Amino acid sequence: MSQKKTLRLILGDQLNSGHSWFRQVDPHVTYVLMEVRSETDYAAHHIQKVVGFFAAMRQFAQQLREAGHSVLYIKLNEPTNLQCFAKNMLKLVADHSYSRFEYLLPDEYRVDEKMKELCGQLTIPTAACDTEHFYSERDELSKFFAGKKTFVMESFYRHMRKKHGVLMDGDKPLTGQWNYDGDNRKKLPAGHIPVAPLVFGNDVTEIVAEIQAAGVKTIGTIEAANFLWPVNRAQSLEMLRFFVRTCLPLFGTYQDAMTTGGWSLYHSRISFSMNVKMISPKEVVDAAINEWQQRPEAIAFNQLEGFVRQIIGWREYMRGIYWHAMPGFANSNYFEHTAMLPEWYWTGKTKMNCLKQSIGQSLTHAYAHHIQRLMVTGNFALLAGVHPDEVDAWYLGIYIDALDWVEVTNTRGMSQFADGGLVGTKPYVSSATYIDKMSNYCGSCYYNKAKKTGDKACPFNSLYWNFFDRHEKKLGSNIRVQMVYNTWRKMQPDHKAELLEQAQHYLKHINEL
Ligand code: FAD
Ligand code: DLZ
Ligand code: SF4
Repeated sequence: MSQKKTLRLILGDQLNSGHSWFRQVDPHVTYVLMEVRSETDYAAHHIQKVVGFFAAMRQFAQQLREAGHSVLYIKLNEPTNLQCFAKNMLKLVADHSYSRFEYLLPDEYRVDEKMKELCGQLTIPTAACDTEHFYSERDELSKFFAGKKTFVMESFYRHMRKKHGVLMDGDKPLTGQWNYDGDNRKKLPAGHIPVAPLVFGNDVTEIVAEIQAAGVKTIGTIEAANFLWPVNRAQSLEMLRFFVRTCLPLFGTYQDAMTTGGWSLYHSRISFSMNVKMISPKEVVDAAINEWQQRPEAIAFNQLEGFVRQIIGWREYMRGIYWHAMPGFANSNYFEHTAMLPEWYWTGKTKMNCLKQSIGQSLTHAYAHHIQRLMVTGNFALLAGVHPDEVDAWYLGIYIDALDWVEVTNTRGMSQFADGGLVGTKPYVSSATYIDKMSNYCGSCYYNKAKKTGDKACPFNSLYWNFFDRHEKKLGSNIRVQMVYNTWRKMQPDHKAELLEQAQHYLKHINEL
């Protein structure tokens, strides 16, 4: 009688070495990882993103092999590679007479659907397993907010803190206060030199050459002999250690600050490692809490709470929103915006310094921090009336950590208000005032932050008013923006007309800004 054989698929963002699958070596189980064009080509990815995934997948496969597991690894340019998960799986099952197929639940709706379809095509028994990564279940947020009209992140965050006993004293928040946002978010003082980021010197020349030989269309640049991102669990843990030791003491304080003097400031840059599951959110949260317990004199509670909120609050909340609102969410366009993304989003060649800096570092490092994504690139795209599909395509490609479940929820939900207010209660837009308050970008800009109209007037200023004027029907009764409309309505008609004219001029010449 032939021995039963199981084939288990591991996707590029499922590199969880702590998964129960790997607890025992089972000679009847074969694991498979594959580099496929369906994944490299669904967006124009940053070269560092494709390299990051491939390097991490290859190292993970190697580690599994070293632990005694049987692993198949299909490289991008292998002649037998059929370049999509389903086709490769069908071929493997047929060629090697596997009697069972198992996969880990994908984080992306698109791939989840593909897996269900594949299981329908296979004639052998199939099973889907949890990735054992997140704090919450896919449908936990849906259940938590059942019957509610608004999905407030803070409520979900408190639920997560209570459920998982994180920073709690019984059923009360440790220290008596849930949220310390009020103490955070300061501009960097003049002369402050931020900590130099920890970067790795991974040699990925071979992978880059293979991607290029395959003709994969990518964006951005890479130093192939010195790839800076962590590509295995050990490096991810080193990154985490660096963060809790060096950056956490100032994380909250400068969380929203932006500067020409540093590209990651006191941020953790742990999103890639977490999103591909080389480390778990629980490990990250525990490491931060542990460090605070060891060095309470160095790490104030507001810094710790602000960081923990990002992980068990925002990250889990966004995942829950995704599974609650997909697939419709990915097509939402509340404002019915239609404009194209300005060409300089792909080159960084603009005279607007805030955009030049934020896009420039994204092209060089495949990274920008949250406020650069939200209040510079996202803000401008929303003010310019760019179609959310265009915005999505950019964000999905450019960042090393970009995966649909967390990209689309942040882009359509948080940044573009394309969902009409499920994630945010008001659109995140601003004039130059906010950007100047939080950065040193305006000081060396071609445009004048204080000017609203005329030569060299900062485009954010007129586009801001144009946005609110254009969407008065949809936003006019939103209580969160009443102050804005009160100011707008009180403005002299001549001044309003000038502002709108200036905005139209900029929108017409958007590629030249
Ligand atoms: P830190 O500032 O150090 O925060 C720690 C961790 O908290 C992050 O690693 C991340 O896992 C989590 N986190 C913080 N904010 C969020 C959030 N809003 N949603 C989910 N998790 C959060 N994050 C992604 O991981 N992938 C994306 O594709 C992505 N696209 C974004 C697009 C837009 C328009 C915006 C506004 C935000 C996006 N974010 C995305 C969220 C956030 O900007 C990044 O998680 C963060 O910048 C990653 O850098 P970091 O690890 O240094 O984060
Ligand atoms: C992002 C990405 C890229 C560029 N390439 C691959 C790949 O070749 N093989 C793979 O398994 N995963 C890749 N990924 C990550 C996937 O897009 C991600 O694993 C799934 O979409 C998860 O739903
Ligand atoms: Fe950006 Fe305007 Fe400031 Fe220039 S002046 S950096 S365009 S906000």
